[in-house]
Parts: sequence; C-alpha cells; structure tokens
Amino acid sequence: MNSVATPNISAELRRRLDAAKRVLVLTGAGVSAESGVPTFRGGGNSATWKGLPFEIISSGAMLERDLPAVWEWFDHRRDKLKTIQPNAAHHAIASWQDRFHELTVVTQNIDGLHQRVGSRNVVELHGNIWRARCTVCRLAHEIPMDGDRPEACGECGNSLRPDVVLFGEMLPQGAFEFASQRALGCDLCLVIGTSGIVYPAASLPEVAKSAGAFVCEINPEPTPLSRLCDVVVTGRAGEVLGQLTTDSRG
Ligand code: BJW
Ligand code: ZN
Repeated sequence: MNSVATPNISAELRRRLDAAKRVLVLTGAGVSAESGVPTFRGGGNSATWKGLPFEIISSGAMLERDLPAVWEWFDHRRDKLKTIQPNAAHHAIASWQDRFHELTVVTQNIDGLHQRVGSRNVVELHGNIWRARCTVCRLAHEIPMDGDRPEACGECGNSLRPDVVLFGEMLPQGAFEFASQRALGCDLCLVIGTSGIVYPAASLPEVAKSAGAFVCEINPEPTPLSRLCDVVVTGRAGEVLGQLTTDSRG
C-alpha cells in the first residue's frame, strides 16, 4: 500500500479518476450499509438468522437439508429491502457510466440496488434476491416487489430456490470469467465496501493489480486487500463517493 488517505480523498485518486479509461468497480455489502442493509461481517458480529450464522443458513448444504428454512431467511430479507433506498454510493457509481470509456460494475451484492438507480450490465457474482431459480431446469423467475413469490417452476412445476450463490456453490456461468477479463484490462480498479475474504470475488483486485491497474480501496476498516492497494480511502462509501462526484466532474 503506497498511501492512506484519511479522512480526505487523495489527490492521486482524483487524478487517476480523471485519467482513467477502463474502470472496474468491485462492490460488497458495505456499499449498501448506508442504505440500512446489514453487512455480513464487521462490528465484531456476523449476520445470524434464528441463531444460525449466515455461513450455515446461506450454504448449499443447508439448501439441500432445509429449503423452506432458506426461503424463510431470504423472504425476511426481501421484506426489509422493500423499504430501503439506494444511497449516494449507488448513485455515484451509476453516474460514472457516461464518464468512462468502459465501466464494469461487479457486485457481490444480491440486493439489486445498483440496478435500481440505473447501473447497466451489472455483473452479479452472487446472484439476485429478486429472482428464484428452478432446482431442476434452472429457469429463472422474477420475484415481484409488490406480490407473492412464485411457488413452483412455471415450466416444469418443480420447486424453486433463491437465485443466489450460497457458500460452496459455483458462481453463475461466465460471470467470474467476464469480470476477470475486465479486471485484466482495466486501468483503475475501485474496491468498495467488501471485506475481501470471499473467493473468487476477492481475487479480482489481485488480477487487476498484477495486470498493472491502479487499485483503490474505499472502506472504513482495513481488509486483507488493503496491502495490495495503491490508495486506501478510509471512509464510508456513500460519503466518499458522494464527495468525489460532487467535487470533481462526476
Ligand atoms: C463499509 C461500510 C460503508 C461497512 N462503506 N464499506 C479459497 C480459499 C478458501 C475457501 C475458498 C476459496 N475459494 C472459494 C472458497 C470457498 C468460499 C470462500 O470464499 N470462503 C471464504 C470465506 C474462505 N467461496 C465459495 O464458496 C464461492 N464458491 C466457489 O468458490 O465455488 C467453487 C468452490 C466451492 C467450494 C470450495 C472451493 C471452491 C461462493 C461464495 C458465495 C458467497 N455467498 C454469500 C452469501 C450470498 C447469499 C446471501 O446473501 O445470503 O455472499 S456469503 C457473503 O459474503 C455474501 C457476500 O456477497 C460475500 C462477501 O461479503 P462482503 O460483500 O465482502 O461483505 P462483508 O459483510 O464481509 O464486509 C462488509 C465490508 O463493508 C467490511 O469490510 C466493512 O468494513 C465494510 N463497510 N460499512 C464502505 N458505509
Ligand atoms: Zn423448472
């Protein structure tokens, strides 16, 4: 790590943003934290549901053992999300679409908040809570925000599961490969609000760095990725990105 910018945004980062042509943004739960979406880790706690740590309830093994319990956990979270609004970080990232020659937003979040404010072609590494998927034919079904979730597959009648990537499951076909290609080709990589411990997502900044990109982390806490970053901005995503887009040409 070459420099730590706290609490001001580094002049180097502003210069890099002004010069960048191909930008990769990797986001994690911290980007939605200021909207009120709980993170998984941090603050000395980890998310739990009815006493089960999320590593258990959000696992492929649990899905096989007790699909209704897994649905209950995701139904609860979708309910909470209905009243939640995107924050300044989501808006800033969406506004960058027209700023750079190429912007790739890669998210580990399943909340759909980037898309709600107009981010296009978001690479969803871990799926989306607003979709269900057939356990047999894999057909995706949208879950309406204002209605009931479908009970069974419209095509083959088999049971549905949340269209999210649980621990121990493979990522959606092609998503990580696409993100890796963009990481290899970017000149600026922003790593925002992720603890950087879940793989393979956490390898993307490493790929970008080894291919010569400038890597910047925005997070109130240090992470295992901080050491490889050229700049670490210690702060909250909404505040930092809000400031970056209002102070510069945005
Ligand atoms: C703020 C903020 C503010 C707070 N502003 N910031 C290599 C080694 C060892 C194990 C593995 C490995 N490769 C793969 C594995 C296994 C596993 C893994 O990585 N385990 C590690 C934990 C060790 N990976 C997988 O199983 C993946 N599948 C896979 O690799 O398949 C092949 C394979 C299978 C089995 C073995 C080997 C290979 C799939 C991973 C799926 C992750 N799924 C989850 C749940 C999704 C469903 C749900 O929502 O319930 O995805 S887990 C959870 O973690 C969720 C997140 O997307 C993911 C990442 O979390 P994230 O986004 O970083 O959030 P937090 O909470 O961890 O951090 C928040 C951060 O925000 C903190 O840093 C705060 O400081 C910060 N923050 N306020 C900015 N205002
Ligand atoms: Zn089906």
